Amino acid sequence: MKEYKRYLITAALPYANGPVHIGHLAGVYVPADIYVRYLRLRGRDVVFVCGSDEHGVPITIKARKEGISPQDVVDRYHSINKKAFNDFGISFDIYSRTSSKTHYQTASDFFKTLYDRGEFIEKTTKQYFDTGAQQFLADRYITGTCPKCGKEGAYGDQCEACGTSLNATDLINPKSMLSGGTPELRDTLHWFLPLDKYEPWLKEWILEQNQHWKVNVYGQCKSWIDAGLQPRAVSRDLDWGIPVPVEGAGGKVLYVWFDAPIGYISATKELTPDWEKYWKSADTRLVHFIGKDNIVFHCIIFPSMLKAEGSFILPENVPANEFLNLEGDKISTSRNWAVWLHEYLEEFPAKQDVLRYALCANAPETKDNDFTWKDFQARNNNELVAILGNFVNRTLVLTQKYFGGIVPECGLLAQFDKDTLAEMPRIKEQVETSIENFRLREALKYVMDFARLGNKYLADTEPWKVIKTDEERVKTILNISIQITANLSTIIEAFLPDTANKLRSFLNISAISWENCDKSSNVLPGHLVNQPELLFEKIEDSQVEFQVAKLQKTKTENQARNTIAEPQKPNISFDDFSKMDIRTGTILEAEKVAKTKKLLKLTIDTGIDKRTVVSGIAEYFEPESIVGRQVCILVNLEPRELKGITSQGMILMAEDSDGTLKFVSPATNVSNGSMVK
Ligand code: B3M
Ligand code: ZN
Repeated sequence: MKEYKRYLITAALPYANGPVHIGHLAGVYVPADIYVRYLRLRGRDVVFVCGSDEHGVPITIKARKEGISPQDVVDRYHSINKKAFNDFGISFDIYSRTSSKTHYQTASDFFKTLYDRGEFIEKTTKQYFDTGAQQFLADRYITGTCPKCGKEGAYGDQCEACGTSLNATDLINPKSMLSGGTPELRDTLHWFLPLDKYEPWLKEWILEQNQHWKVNVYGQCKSWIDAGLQPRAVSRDLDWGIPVPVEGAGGKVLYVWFDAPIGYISATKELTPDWEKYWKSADTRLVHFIGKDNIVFHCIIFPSMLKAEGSFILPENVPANEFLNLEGDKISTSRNWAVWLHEYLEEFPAKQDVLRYALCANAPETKDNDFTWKDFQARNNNELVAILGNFVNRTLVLTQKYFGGIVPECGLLAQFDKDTLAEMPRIKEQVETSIENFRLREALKYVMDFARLGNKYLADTEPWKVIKTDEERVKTILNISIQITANLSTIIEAFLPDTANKLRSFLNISAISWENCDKSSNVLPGHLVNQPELLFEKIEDSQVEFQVAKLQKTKTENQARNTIAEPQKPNISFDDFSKMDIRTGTILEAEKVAKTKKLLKLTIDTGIDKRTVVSGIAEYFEPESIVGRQVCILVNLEPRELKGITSQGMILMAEDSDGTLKFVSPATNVSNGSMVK
């Protein structure tokens, strides 16, 4: 493999139109962070850049929905997301934003360079226009049926169901997001990057030279290239974005997918005056961490832009992940089907490493995966608590108990001790190989093997028994256990940074280098360790049940929202309607009907008389809460016997979409006995 002098690691710039959730973390940011932390541990020269993607239709749509400005939207979510990443230990060297001045300049210059060189095709094309809103409909302002997979709700730039990148005019049955109506086509001038021109080069570069890319990534690229590449518009008719830096291009901005990846360059510029060293030297390894819906942009379009510009390096790898689902359903911001990072930390304070662990252990590396709260609990209780926490705790507690916290001497090694110690470099190497190849789930498994090694060592040597007969032997056992614990603080560092720090403070040591973290002499005899605390706590069933119930509630709310009104019944004559005598009345008394769940016995002042009505509303109202309430009552309904009570009439109720009943009442109080007609 080629030797790289430095590393430039990017993580997809999340749109600043909503908070980040566990899907983002699992697919992009935790893997990227693990990789970067590992590189730093190995002493490599690395920069890790990210930031908010603040342009494009996702932002303006959100602003429109909330009745605020796009600037307000991006300001809000930029700070929320920046904080969330920080809270979860995602150790960017810079978290910039695409509204920054440097970025405007960089993206404009990039466009200008290609423009001046005649790299774009300038073309008048037909774009959808909403005549009501007097606006062209870019990207997500237009939805329709995907021509490739047939799913409805595909956007004007991409179908999220099958990942295909689209042009709005490809959509079947296009509809305007603004009015819901069918838009008309109008002429407009745009600039296109001729991807077809780069096709031969892309074939060679991806299909021949990048066969080491992940199967899912390589496969998507191949099917794109095989289908034949078309010129792609890099400008839009929008009033939010970076203005197209061409005379007479008023009202047009750069396509968000043109400017956003340049954001990686701008962020690096903001980070260091040495940015060109990272972006323009062949011995830099550029790696993009992204989700699968971003593959085409990072593997085909952005590289073509870079190639056209000519002075930048290309990504050496793009280890895109698949999607994480939540409890069997696709994560969705609009359906509120997500675990939001800021909410998680409110409910599981200081447990960021537990989530990092669960997400990495379950990362959707090769296929979509499911996050469940049960699995989260099991990962915590059966792995972090029972293996890692248990080993560390026993080691430290026994060292306190037998030797007052002073690390004992290591005596003569038994064969079993030697075998155990020999496992450390072996496991460490497995961790290295897995991380270098972006197999982070596998790497985490090996990391846990390191803890398992310690746990097994204690279980097999049983110092709590041996202490009764052979204190010298126990000294050796605990010395070795302390060495394993100390090494663990480095081995787990990239995955569980907060826990690694805790371990070091329990042991009262400073960081051990990666080079040394398989040695057995890192903590010297005589060194005093601190009183241990628990490294991880058990997560109780009730905590998991609470989370599941919360999601269940979301589901119920969503279902209610999606319920479609019942179809209309057959027509009736006006005569039929006027046969019904509906009056306003007031509930005077209400009580439960004994031995029933649903029935209330009501006494109603109908204006005509006071009468008894039995009504099936007991599940929705406490009797005392409805006394005094004005209602509408059908007074000429034939009396009926219900549970031995004669019911004279019927109260009108509306059944809400979630099945609950609500009173139909006059908007303001009227005299009892008023006709409803
Ligand atoms: N903002 C899409 C996304 O959040 C987009 C990534 C840009 S990376 C340059 O999925
Ligand atoms: Zn599709």
